[in-house]
Amino acid sequence: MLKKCKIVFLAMFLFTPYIYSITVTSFAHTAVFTGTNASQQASMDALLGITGYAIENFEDTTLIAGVQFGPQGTTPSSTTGAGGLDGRAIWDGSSSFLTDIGQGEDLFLFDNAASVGIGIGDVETDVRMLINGVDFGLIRSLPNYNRTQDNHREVYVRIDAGQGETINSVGFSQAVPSGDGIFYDHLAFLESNVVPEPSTWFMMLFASTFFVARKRNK
Ligand SMILES: [Ca+2]
Ligand SMILES: [Ca+2]
Ligand SMILES: [Ca+2]
Repeated sequence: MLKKCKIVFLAMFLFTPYIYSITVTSFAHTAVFTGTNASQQASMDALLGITGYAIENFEDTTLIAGVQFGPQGTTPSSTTGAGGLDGRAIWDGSSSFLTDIGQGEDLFLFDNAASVGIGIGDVETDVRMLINGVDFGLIRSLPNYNRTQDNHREVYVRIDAGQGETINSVGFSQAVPSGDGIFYDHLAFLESNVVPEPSTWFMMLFASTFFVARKRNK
């Protein structure tokens, strides 16, 4: 019995860092967005929990360091690529990033992010969100998804990696490609400094040496 307990205990240590524990939190635009001036934006960031994050505001076609755009079939790029800037459905400044999702997956790539946020608008079809390639369901089924009018802000999504995890891609796609203009803005990310966490490795090392020592003492 004791031996069984030890095995279970060791298994918990070894496998805990690999349990998939990404969390998704979504916010209605009506609850967080009041305007684009500095104080309104600071209030919005605080409500979204993204204060201090790096922000790509899509006011130009160049992406800030740490994020790339790589739709299916094309090379990841530091520009918005085939998509265009648009003056509607903005979450900051005066422009958003508009793509036709019928052309393929909209894939945002990160260099080991701990957390990512993105404002999304005008989702009129079944668009799914994929995080690190894993399907997290339909945008329109997210809690607080709120469509108030055409070509407008709808939902802000914040994605948080669990302990020892990182976010390397956030994609949006249709199972059956059809035309739908999707707006993105206020893309936020926080880079991770834990790949994997030193404490995780320490625990694993400690656990394994502990059990080796116990075995030898028998
Ligand atoms: Ca913008
Ligand atoms: Ca930019
Ligand atoms: Ca649309």
